[in-house]
Amino acid sequence: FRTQVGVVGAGPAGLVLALLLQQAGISCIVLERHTREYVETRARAGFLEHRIVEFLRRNGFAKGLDLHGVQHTTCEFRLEGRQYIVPYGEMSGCAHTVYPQQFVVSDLIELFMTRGGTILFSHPVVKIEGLKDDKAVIHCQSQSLLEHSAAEKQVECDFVAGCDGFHGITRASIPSDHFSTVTRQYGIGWLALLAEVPASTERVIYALHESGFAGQMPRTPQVTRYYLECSPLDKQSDWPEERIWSELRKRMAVDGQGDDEQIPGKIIERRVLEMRSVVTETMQYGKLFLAGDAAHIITPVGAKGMNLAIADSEFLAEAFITYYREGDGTQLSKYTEMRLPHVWQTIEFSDWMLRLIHNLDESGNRTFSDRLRRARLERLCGQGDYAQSFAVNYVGK
Ligand code: RFL
Repeated sequence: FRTQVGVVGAGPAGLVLALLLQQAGISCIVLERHTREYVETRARAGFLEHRIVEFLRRNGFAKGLDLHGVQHTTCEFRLEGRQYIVPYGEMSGCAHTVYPQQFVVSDLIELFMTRGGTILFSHPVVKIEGLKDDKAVIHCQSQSLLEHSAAEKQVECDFVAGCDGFHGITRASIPSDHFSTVTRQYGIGWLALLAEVPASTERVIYALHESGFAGQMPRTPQVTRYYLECSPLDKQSDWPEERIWSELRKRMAVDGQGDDEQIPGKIIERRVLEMRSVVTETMQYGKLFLAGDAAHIITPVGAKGMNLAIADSEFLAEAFITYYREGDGTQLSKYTEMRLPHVWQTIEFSDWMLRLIHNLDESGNRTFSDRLRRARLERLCGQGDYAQSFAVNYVGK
């Protein structure tokens, strides 16, 4: 195969980039490790920022989310039985759209392929060469062939877009002395759950409790995502269903009564996530450009990961288009410099919000950090500039 841009990974970052390149008449091939069915059913994020929805609409990628997405304009914090409702939509004039990530992925795949795009599913990339040469070569294997022999395919390209997530291969192709990684591990875990049960309210709930944070995020009318703060070392087996529902009821209680609206249902996914953010402080090396989780991961607090991945691809596509149309590589050469400040702004917001919903005790004084977050919550509900700033950042205006 020979193409202009080889895109590694068919997640939100890779697919948005591929569609934008295709629309601009730039050839690209997407290589994906997993099957189409797998990527189209992998449930993760669900909250799309206002500006990302606008961007998807402008490009004609929003048909599914406009039909089936649900607008959210308020969120609720709970503390000791009290409910604090923040009307961030009213304050910002914008809304979130809730539309599960697997549906976004599925819509983008459908659109790209209907328009004649090539995605090689079940083709894990195993090696990338020539990143500093005239042409780069991506080596991948066909999964079905893998079972019998190590038959390999090669894709020659002008550029490689590394959109292969945090555990992908592209970032690992950059020599270690060419980048640094900046990490924060918060020492907190979240038990991330998906349950076949309608949410008890239509809005997101962030419950602050002495036993730890609990969250409820509606996904579809039948499926809800829940989070329970836990130790990052906990195993799924530490959390039998009974314990899950009893902790959710306790932590999300209103007026000490338990969240009576909270009805137990079938848990369809259960995994422990470690709260951490990691930024690779170069997003490019020679002919390789990283986008999305391949370059940075952010804690799920604030629901920013998928949005940041799409925003990277929007910028990267523009840079490729300028290069191919005008022969001007300035934007490409400034990719890291232009994107990293946005990445850090987003991580700063997520870090702020994490300290609001958890009692993050870094000084050894839990009472002090608890009082701080209460003060923060009071201010947030004051609807002044502080609340306004939250609204704009949260909704992604
Ligand atoms: P993805 O989605 O991980 O896609 C990368 C793709 O690359 C493929 N791949 C390879 N392909 C070929 N060869 C190889 N060697 C390969 N190695 C990997 C993978 O199979 C995959 O298909 O990365 P991308 O596109 O950068 O998108 C990032 C988002 O997926 C991620 O940031 C979000 O899911 C994070 N996130 C959330 N983000 C939000 O904006 N809002 C949310 O509400 C939200 N909730 C979440 C989340 C992430 C979660 N988990 C599981 C970490 C909730 C959870 C539970």
